[in-house]
Amino acid sequence: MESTRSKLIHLLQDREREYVSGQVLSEALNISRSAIWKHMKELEKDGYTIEAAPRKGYRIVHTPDKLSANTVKWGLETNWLGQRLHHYSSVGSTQLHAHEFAQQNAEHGTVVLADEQTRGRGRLNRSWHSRKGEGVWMSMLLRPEIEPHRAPQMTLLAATVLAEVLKTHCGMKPQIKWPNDILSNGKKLAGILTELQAEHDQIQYIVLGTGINVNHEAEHFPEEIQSIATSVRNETGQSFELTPFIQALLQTFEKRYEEYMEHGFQRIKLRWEAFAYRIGERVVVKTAKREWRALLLGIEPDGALKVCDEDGKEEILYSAEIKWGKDEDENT
Ligand code: BTX
Repeated sequence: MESTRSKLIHLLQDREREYVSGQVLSEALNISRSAIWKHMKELEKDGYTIEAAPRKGYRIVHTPDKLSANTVKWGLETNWLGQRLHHYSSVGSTQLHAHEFAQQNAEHGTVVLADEQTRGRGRLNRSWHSRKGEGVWMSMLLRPEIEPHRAPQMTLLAATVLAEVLKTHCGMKPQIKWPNDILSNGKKLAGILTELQAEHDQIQYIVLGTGINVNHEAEHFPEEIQSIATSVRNETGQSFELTPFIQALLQTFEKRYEEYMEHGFQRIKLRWEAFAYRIGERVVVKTAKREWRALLLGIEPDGALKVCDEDGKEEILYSAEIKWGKDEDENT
């Protein structure tokens, strides 16, 4: 059920910048006019500027910069993604909260956002630095009706969405390093963590986490990752407001997700390839068992990575790391 507050925001949003009378709001929401007034005061606490004019009603004249469930939902043009949204100023990891919501039967498309993570997670128990107010630390709860073996395609889908938004919204030329890193000029700008809960050949849910460094200055990163990490601001010289950036991400993700559900992976694959990093080049590939020099041939129709070793033997990998950068022994 949509909350009264978000219904109120939708009503005001539908008539952007125009007054909506207390009477209309109270009838639409089935609450008293004094309850409407109380909701307006709550919105003001979130940083909205609301004008109330006698006989005209209410209108929102300024939506705040500060991240909150309301600011993100205000103007968010999605049907299901992010329409249930939980925002925290500080959490250990948004992934953990999203798992909890999932286990309490939260809906497909529920989003968890935080200003800061104190225990942001990467893959394989690595940590993800998530500085307060400077990036997008977000987990989406998805309940796709696909077989579990297709779940890794969600990571590639998310990577193409991030790359697409970084290109269109921020004017960047990002690259995707298989399977989940977004790079700019060879440095890591964003990462994706896909966690799956499945049973008997059925996906119960996926928690898809994205971490994007947006407004960090170089020295804001911990020393140990300063040589490999970058941010949108570092790369473009510009700061970006987080709210419209997140809205663009959610809108694009919903669109591409629906495309994927309707038409399968092929279109995502083409988009992914347009951003692919070092295809046709020699890199070092590492799996749990070994590490070797290989030529990156591309991705398979199902999203697996195709490489070729120095003797010309081709291999298809479902899980591996590509090492990159000046020093290919560096941790990724
Ligand atoms: P990954 O395992 O590919 O990358 C983790 C590695 O990246 C670390 O070991 C470190 O070397 C480097 N690193 C750590 N923090 C940063 C950073 N901010 N920028 C660039 N490099 C960094 C990638 O894992 C998946 C990351 C997902 C993060 C999101 S944030 C929202 C959600 N919640 C959560 O706890 N994780 C996800």
